[in-house]
Amino acid sequence: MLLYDLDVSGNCYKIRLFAALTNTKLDLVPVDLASGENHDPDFRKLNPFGEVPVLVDGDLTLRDSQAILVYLAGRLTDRSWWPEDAWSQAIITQWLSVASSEVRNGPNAARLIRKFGYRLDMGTAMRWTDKLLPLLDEHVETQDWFALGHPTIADCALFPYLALAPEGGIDLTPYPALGRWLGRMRNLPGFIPMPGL
Ligand SMILES: N[C@@H](CCC(=O)N[C@@H](CS)C(=O)NCC(=O)O)C(=O)O
Repeated sequence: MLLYDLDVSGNCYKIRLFAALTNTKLDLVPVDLASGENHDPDFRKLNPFGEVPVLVDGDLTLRDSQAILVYLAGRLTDRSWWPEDAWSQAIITQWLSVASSEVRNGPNAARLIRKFGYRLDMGTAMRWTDKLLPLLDEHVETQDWFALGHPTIADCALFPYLALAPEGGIDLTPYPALGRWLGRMRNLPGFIPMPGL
């Protein structure tokens, strides 16, 4: 399987991290966003949105980090990361949605502004962040993992941009339970970091 990838992208790192944790073999194809390679016609055929990550598995082409996690986890013999029952899938999906909405609009946006100079509004990013982080901290105060009683793709989807939040100027020290969850993630067998972590 090919992963069209960017090393500093937290969305791509979600996939690299999950692959490392589950011994899933991926061949990385670097995409140079700085030179606009993601807008080339050939890349647009893979993803009309012009974004990484993109997974290619034979004839199948899939965009969006959450969707790719679902696909990769659903192929494994060990279904603990994405169990087969509808209730578990729904609970995990609640958190995949948080990753693609609140985390994207909050800590991810703050990092894009501060580290990469994106012309987004820092006030808006911080409002999302200030609402989100206390909720997350409270959630992992009483449970070790976000969705079920063990690591799932929800944790992989949430980890990158929460761990990278300091690059957006966000102080995580007021959120000790979240800090402990970040530590549990880093201690998972097979864990790999990314630039900035
Ligand atoms: N919903 C997508 C978002 C992907 C996304 O935003 N990718 C960024 C890199 S992290 C990108 O390719 N941006 C293109 C650009 O900035 O032109 C996902 O979760 O994979």
